[in-house]
Amino acid sequence: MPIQPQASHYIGGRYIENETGEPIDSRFPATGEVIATVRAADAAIVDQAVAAARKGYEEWSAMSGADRGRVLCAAARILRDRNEELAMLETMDTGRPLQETRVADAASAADCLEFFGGMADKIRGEQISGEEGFIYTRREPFGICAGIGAWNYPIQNAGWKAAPALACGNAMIFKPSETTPLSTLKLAEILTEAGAPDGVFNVIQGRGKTGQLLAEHPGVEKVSFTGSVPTGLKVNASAASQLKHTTMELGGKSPLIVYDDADIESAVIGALLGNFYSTGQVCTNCTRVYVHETVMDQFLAQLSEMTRRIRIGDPRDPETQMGPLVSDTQLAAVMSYIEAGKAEGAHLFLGGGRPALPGLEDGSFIEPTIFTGVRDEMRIAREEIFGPVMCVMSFAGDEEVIERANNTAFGLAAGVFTKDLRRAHRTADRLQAGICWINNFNVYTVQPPFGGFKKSGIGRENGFAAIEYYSQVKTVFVHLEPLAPAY
Ligand code: TXE
Repeated sequence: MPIQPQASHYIGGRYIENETGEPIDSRFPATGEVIATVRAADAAIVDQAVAAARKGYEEWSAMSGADRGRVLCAAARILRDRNEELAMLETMDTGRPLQETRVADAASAADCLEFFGGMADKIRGEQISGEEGFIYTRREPFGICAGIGAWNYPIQNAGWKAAPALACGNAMIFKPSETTPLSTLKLAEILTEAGAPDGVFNVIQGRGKTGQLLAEHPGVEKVSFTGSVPTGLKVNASAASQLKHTTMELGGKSPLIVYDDADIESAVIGALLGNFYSTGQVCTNCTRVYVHETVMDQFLAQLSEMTRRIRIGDPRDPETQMGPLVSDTQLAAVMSYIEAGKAEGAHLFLGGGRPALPGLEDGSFIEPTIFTGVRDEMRIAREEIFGPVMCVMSFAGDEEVIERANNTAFGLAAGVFTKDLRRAHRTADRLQAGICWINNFNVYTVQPPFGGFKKSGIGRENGFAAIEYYSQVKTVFVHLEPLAPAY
């Protein structure tokens, strides 16, 4: 499969190039080599995408929910058939190992398309009794939704946004991150192949400026964004200035609480998955691990042993468990946090350097890193690092740890390990987070809602809840009797 796409943008069911757009290179993060170049969309391309999406929307929204659902389910099947090829493309673009991209990317987009494909003909309103008649509500599409994605899970991001948006009858224009522009073009091709009318799902490339043009375009009715909190605040402000609806999936600094009665081996596995999967580039990651002081030694001993076993290397090798970070820029950002941790007096327990990998010297690899002796006020314990850097902190009491866990501006996810059912649910009840895991971490399916409290987001993706964020309610009053004279 050629990695260089036919053209940069996919608009109105076909590839479109704009020769004058700023070139953007996509690199294979394990070697740094350029694997493709796309060009950023300017205002004219954004206008073209909006016009195509409007046409697509008119046709798509007039189709029955059942027909729309069939298209989404057909797209899910094609994604699954092509999973191996799409996994390799995602590995080349993101640097994440094949072990992950085979299960968490196109496959997750397929799950989501299937879930919302099945729901497209089941979107319901209410019926309310009224005087001399009745009232009913309908859920109607907004029109054109913009999707703006992050670089960690590009096709999954696009699938999670497109599936509910399209199920509700909207059209979508998706802008992937400039760092990982490739796989969402494949999703667009596949939706066309599955029978989506031209213009229903469009992809345009570009950096923040293109994202801003899209979010501010008067023809776009809703903006769904995944990325960092600072950018999310900007995008939300742009959208709010025109009173557009938004879904914001932003960052986190999630806590994991390991009580003294926890199954320590499971807790260590949870902490590893919640810090080192995708080289730590996951928004829900439990980068603040609070371990009860009485089990700290046991926890650290197992943590150290299991971390040393992680196989770092070429992400195309099916045996590799941890690949590079997505880019040199991200590597520099994560290394600067490691330096900050050391400077602020945290103890570097493991890692902290660059692994020696023959043949991959130019890749943005980093060792899985663990700090102990971390205090809550340190930058590494407060800011989203988005790399494999775990902070382990000790605590003595339940009240204390819950208060510390909640003492953050973020509220995306949280986890607790304990064998005591009451303690588990009491803690989940108190944690200020949109997603809580009890005795596990970072396991996802598309059936439950996904999203954050506080600065971690607005709205929800996935689950029945997503329908509320990709449709608007119309109330219809029905009067069955002749009207009495009014004056
Ligand atoms: O994300 P951004 P970036 C964090 C992570 C990382 C940092 C920067 O800490 O180090 O963000 O990554 C588009 N109007 N996360 O730069 O800036 C941009 O082109 C409209 C956490 O990739 O948030 C991209 O498509 N759009 C996160 C998208 O927004 C704009 C996942 C995200 O960019 C825009 C990824 C603007 N003004 C990174 N400016 C998570 N927690 O899930 C940029 N964009």
